[in-house]
Parts: sequence; structure tokens; C-alpha cells
Amino acid sequence: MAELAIPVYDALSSVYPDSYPNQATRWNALAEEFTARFGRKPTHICRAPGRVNLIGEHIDYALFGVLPAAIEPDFLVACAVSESGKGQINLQNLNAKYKPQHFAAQRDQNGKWHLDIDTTELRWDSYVKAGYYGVLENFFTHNDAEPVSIDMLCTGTVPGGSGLSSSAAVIVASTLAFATMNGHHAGFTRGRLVELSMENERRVGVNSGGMDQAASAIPPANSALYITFYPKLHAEPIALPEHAVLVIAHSLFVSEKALTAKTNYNLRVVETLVAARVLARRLGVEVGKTEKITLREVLQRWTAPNTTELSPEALRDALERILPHVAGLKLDDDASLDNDDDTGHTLDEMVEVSGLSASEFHDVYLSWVDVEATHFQLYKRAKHVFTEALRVLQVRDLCLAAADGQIPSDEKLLQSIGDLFNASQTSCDQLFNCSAEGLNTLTTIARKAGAYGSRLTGAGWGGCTVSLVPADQVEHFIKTLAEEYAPYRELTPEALADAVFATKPGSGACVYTVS
Ligand code: NG1
Ligand code: MG
Repeated sequence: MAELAIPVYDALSSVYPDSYPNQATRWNALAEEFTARFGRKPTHICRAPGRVNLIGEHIDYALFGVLPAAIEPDFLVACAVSESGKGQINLQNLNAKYKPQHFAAQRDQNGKWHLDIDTTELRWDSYVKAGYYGVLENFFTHNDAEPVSIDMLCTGTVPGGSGLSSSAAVIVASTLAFATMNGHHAGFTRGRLVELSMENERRVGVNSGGMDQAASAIPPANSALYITFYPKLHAEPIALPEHAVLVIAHSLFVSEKALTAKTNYNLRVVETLVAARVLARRLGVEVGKTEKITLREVLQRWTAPNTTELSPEALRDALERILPHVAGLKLDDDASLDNDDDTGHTLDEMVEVSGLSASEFHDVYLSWVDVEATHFQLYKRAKHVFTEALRVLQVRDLCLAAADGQIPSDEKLLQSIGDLFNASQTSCDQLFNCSAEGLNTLTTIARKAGAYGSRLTGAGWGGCTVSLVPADQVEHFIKTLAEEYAPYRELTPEALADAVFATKPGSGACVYTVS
């Protein structure tokens, strides 16, 4: 499959995403408004899309592969270098709700950049500033180089807190805009854009795994992407089977990850990492004292094959042998694999099973991230990660087999993919505890309404679901959801169209040069 890989480290091309002809009006309106506000045309428009994750939830930060696709909703930044002052950023948004911002980065005596990013409240400009920070730190390392002043006008259509990666869209588009304006666009690869955007997202306080930035930066049109992070970023386009459509449906409960990271997202990152260390210890895998080993790396070191490619067979075999040890992550020695409802470990207990001293444990796992919990789950989280990683490979292989015409019946194929979607939802709900009542209700209704499968997408705890629906039943499916899911009954037709929509894989980030 290697020959299918997208060259993520080749120079990023400057193209308008022509797969969206209907967007031309919006782009023109943005350019005209820029001209009206700043007295001249923008020189560039940078675009980055949101994404839907088909399958592979909360496993990117354990370094297992995931299967997202870019979507049409996106974030656009129209920009031009301005002559006023030095390094002055004049940031505006078409949406009046997002107030204009004016800022400049300061460099201290040691040459280190400073830019105020408030992580305690949700501010739209924090995500743009995060994009700026990375560009400053990576491209302005010499004391003499100065960044240019820039006028920027933005507009976005990815709903926030919905699992569709609005944050990655803003960060990727902003990173691209600041790099372009400062003349660092040439030689800027998609791979580099992903790496920088991941670092940038962490500045807003979320220890993101990289899926969203990759899904926003890399995809060619019309393909989902199988993205792996180990041993380094790699992406393969995957064609989705014909005769089925992805439908995104919002539960209408918003979960702002940046504000809940302590008890949700970042806590899961810590639990998953500690599970990896404890598992490594039980398996006799060597881990450096300060190393934050991931579950993917534990698997690699334990099985020690001479390739880093992971086949479903290898993973299934490893799972059979590894899961009993994962069960050992429970405190209760009699814990059977099927009993998932133990209360978990206290911090002290976790320190003990980690084999580290309390201060070593704190330095490695808690000093870099804010988490809040009385009990931590290791077993349930690890079991979710391993089984979800296998489901991703299974869905990928079903799609590849369909593209090759190897599977005779569409119906059977689509149902197999749907079953894996459903199993993923159950695992997210019961093992990873990242679902929510609205998401459970909506996915249940979706299955009854004819979806082959339905699951939450993105981080969860609210936000959107994704369903695989027979192409000829989409209209009926959406109508049934509108009737059966109580929160939809209150919506206007326009609001409903924003909340539930069919989507096909879109294309990734681009820079458009305005002529
Ligand atoms: P969303 O919910 O779209 O922000 C988050 C993470 C992903 C991944 C998923 C769960 C960020 C920016 N994104 O996605 O990396 O871990 O949750 O699969 O933190
Ligand atoms: Mg996000």
C-alpha cells in the first residue's frame, strides 16, 4: 500500500479547492469586505477545513492510526501585509460576535517570543494567536529578524465544540496565513504544517493527538485518510464505498474541549499514558524513567517485529495475548475481562503500580498538564484503545477491498462497516466514557432509521454523530431523525439543515493567491 501514500513532506501547492464551486461567492464576498475595511485587496486567502472522524476515537495520542475525512465547512483567512508599525496584527472577523483584535508579539532579552493567550476562557483570537506563536518560534529565531504587520479578515463555518475540529481549522488556517505573510510559504510542507499546528493547539491548553490537524491539512479531494503517527506522520487516501453516504448529526449539546480538558480530554490523555507505562511494566518492556511511552510503542517493543506496519492479524494476535495483562491493570485480582465497572485507581495507587516515586510520577505525568480526578481508569481506557485500533484497520481494509471489487455484496460490506461503527460507539460509551446521553439517544435513533452504523465523532461528551446511511435513503433518514430526536423538533428548517447534513470527503488546507 506504500505507493498510495500522499507525499506529506512535499511543498504545499497553492490551489483553490475547485471541488467547491458553490463557495466562490463566499470567497469573493470575503475579499470585497476586506477591501472595504482595509482599503486594498487581500493578497492571499488561506483555507483549512474541519473534519469528521469515521472511526478511531481517542487513539491518535496513543499513536494508533485513525480514519478521518475533511469536510466542506472551513475557516478562511483573507490577509495582506500592512505598512503600519512593526509586527502589528490587525485581526477581524466577518461575524460581529467575534470582536476585532489588535496585538503584537514581544521578544524578551533572550530572544524568546511572548504573546498573551488566555486559556481560562474561550476566545476566538486565542486560536489565531496560537497559530502565530508557532510561526514566530520556528521562523524568527534570530534576534535581527522581525515579523511583518498584517491585516486579517476571517470567516468560519465549522461549528465549535461539536467534534468537527473547528479549533484545528482555525489553527491550521492561521498558521498557514502567518507563515505565508512572512514569506515562509515556499518549502512549507503539509507534514510541517501538521507538526506546527499540533504544537500550536497545545498552546491553547489541549494535548491534542494530531488527527485533526492532519485531516485539515493533508487530504486530496474525495478521499478519507488513513493517518498513522508512528514512527512518523504518514497518510493514505482511502476511497469510501459507493452506495453509502456519511450523515453528520449534531446532538445539540456542545462540549468545549478547551474548558473541560481537566476532567475530560487531558485526563484521558494522562490515563492512557499511565496505562501504557503500567502495562509495559507487567510485560517486562523497558521504559526510560522520564519517557511517556504510548500504548502503540508498548505493543511495538513487546512484539518487536522488524516492521512498524500493523496488520489486523498482528494486532488481533497481540490483543489476544496482551488483553489478559491489560486486565491486570485493574486492582482487583479476580477481575474478569467482562467486568468493566470497577471504580479505578486513586492517584496513590496509580503511583504505586507505575513503579515510579511520587515525584517522578508527578514530573512525567502531571507536571505538564492540568487534570482533576479522584479516580483514574487504566484498564477500560487501554481496552478501548486496543480494540478501537483494530476496528480502524478493519474498516480501512473493508474500504480497500470494496475499491478492488473483492467483496461481492455491497449490502454485506456496508453492514460490516456499520457494525464496526456501532462497536466503536459502545466502546466510547462504556470503556472510554466519552459519550453523552444525547449522543447515545441519537445513535440509537439513527440505527432504527436505517443507518448501517452510527457513532459519536471527535472527542465526544457532546457534539456530533456520524452515521453510514444507504445512499438512496438519506432523505428519509434525515426526516426520521428530525421527527424522533426531541431537540430537533424545536428547530427552524435552516437550523435543522445546519444540525443534520450529508457530507462527502473534502479537500485539505490551501493558500489561494488573489490576483
Ligand atoms: P475534536 O473533538 O474534534 O477536537 C479531539 C482531538 C483529536 C482526537 C479526538 C478524539 C484536538 C484538537 N483534537 O478532536 O486529536 O484525539 O478528540 O478522537 O484535541
Ligand atoms: Mg478541537
